[in-house]
Amino acid sequence: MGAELTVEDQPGLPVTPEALARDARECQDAGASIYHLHVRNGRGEPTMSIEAFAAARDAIAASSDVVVQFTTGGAVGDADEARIAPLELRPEMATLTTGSVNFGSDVFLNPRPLIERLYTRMLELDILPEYEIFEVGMVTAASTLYEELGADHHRHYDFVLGVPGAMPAGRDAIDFLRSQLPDDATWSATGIGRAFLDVAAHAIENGGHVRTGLEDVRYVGPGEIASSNAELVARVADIARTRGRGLARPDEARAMLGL
Ligand code: KMH
Ligand code: ZN
Repeated sequence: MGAELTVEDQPGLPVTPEALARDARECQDAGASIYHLHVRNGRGEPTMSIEAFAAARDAIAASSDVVVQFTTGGAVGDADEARIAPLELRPEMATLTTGSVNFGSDVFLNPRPLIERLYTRMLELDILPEYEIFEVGMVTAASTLYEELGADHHRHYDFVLGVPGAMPAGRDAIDFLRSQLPDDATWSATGIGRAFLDVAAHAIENGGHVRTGLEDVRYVGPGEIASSNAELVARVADIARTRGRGLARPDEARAMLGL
């Protein structure tokens, strides 16, 4: 996924702050309201450098109105301190994966003490977490955290489905996950790989939202590499239009999320 991708794998990957700013603008024009952000260094390698996040965030803010959501997952194996540090920039949102999960031949490690540190800092800095759910136990863990840490914010979840070794990208998986959420929650779904359109359609038809992008989707057809994030957003926006669902502008998304 995202941080692990290189420009060799995916020529459309935005790397510099300028490219990220252009990309965010194009995504907003295509219908996106939230921009999930990973950053890379001058060699195109994933980094959790605060300076790189600051440069990207400032460039994106100058070109678009999207809600910028920092990753706290980074790349598999990133040190805890590196994952926590960019929160000091106070993004509007950040991801919070509420458990560990198999991730291809790796393990994406999120032990409870790290989750608590990330969550506590988000609450202190008024950053809205997006609970990033790769497995059903992560929904339960998110509820426990919310209650035990005395949190009081809108609860938004993203189901990331189809990571090799984790929950499959099926309609029944989405249905079960959403049945576990609190009544006032909002949710989105992300299908990894070729399932992305089917996952998007099922989410749209059932009151959910959609996350998509080059982090999650490499091919848009047999042998056809996705050209840009905006291309993927446009495909999802088309599905929303055909199902009679409107596209939230960034200010509408902020209102829904209580930002
Ligand atoms: N790259 C994964 C290890 C996130 O951005 O918060 C973590 C990930 C989740 O993609
Ligand atoms: Zn990510």
